[in-house]
Amino acid sequence: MKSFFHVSDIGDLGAALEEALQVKANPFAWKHLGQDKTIMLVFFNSSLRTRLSSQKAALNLGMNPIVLNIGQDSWKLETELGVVMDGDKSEHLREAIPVMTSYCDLIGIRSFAGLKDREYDYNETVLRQFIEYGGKPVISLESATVHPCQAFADLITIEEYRKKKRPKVVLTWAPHPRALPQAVPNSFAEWMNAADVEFVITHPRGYELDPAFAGKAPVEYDQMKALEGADFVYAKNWSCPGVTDPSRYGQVLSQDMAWTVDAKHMAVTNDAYFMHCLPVRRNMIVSDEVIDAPTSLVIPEAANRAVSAQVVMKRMLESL
Ligand code: AN0
Ligand code: CP
Repeated sequence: MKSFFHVSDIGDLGAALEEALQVKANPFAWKHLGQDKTIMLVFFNSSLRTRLSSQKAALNLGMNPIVLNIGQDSWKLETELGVVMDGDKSEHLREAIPVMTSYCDLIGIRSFAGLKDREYDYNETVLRQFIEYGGKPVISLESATVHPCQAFADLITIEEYRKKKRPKVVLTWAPHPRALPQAVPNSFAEWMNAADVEFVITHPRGYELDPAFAGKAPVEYDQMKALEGADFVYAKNWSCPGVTDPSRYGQVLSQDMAWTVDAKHMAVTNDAYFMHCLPVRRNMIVSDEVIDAPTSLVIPEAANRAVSAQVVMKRMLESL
């Protein structure tokens, strides 16, 4: 595997899930693979799970992780090409990338959407520079439009907890006080469309996800109707993807607290499990009652981030 952004990069999902369960059962069995190998984990944005699970996955494979927080540990980096660098950015990505990749074998990047310029974000302008100037396999640790390590961990969790062959999985938008990226719902939709599940998306009008990710998944604007009979409820806030109205890209269109997932929503499901990628704002996205219930999978889901990351790194090391 040369890069990890899309579900297509992992190939057959059944084989990937089988490998994930093997890695989870025996995490140290491939320790020889990473010997004398280094992964650079570069963070332009905050993280708890991604930074820790990626380091854990690398250590399980016998690989050395180096973590760099851009702008805190490093110089502030300019990411736009062709600008006069007379501001507070001391170094350009054009130099920083090949320098960083000269010290490692694999590189993971967290670089959120700026939510100002749709074309800049949806072209994955920052990630693309890492591919172009880095020359090493790149993992998206949530870039402008995708969060594949999260979606893979979500799929592993659904595989572990499903009570029927083809469960109903509902992605529901939920309110949040700030504008958030679309990377998590984009990847979740992309992966659920590829998986053997009945997938339904629900959100207020105007929040339609980019068709490149949502595909042909049915959109039900009535949240309660969408949740009926669900086996898994996956909550997430996202800002306006700008599909129907590009001028509203990145904006908060609704803060309707009726969308907060609470006991009344869960009551119409098929005793559904609750999922969220975390970090989550309690009593905005989900009520205390629902996230604290035994049917909440948020912790096993986060634990599976180390598993998905390890499968991805393992495959990359195997193809170096
Ligand atoms: C980020 C997001 O919504 O993309 C990271 C989620 C994994 N969340 C926040 O910034 C709160
Ligand atoms: N779910 C997730 O990616 O969490 P962090 O932002 O804490 O890494």
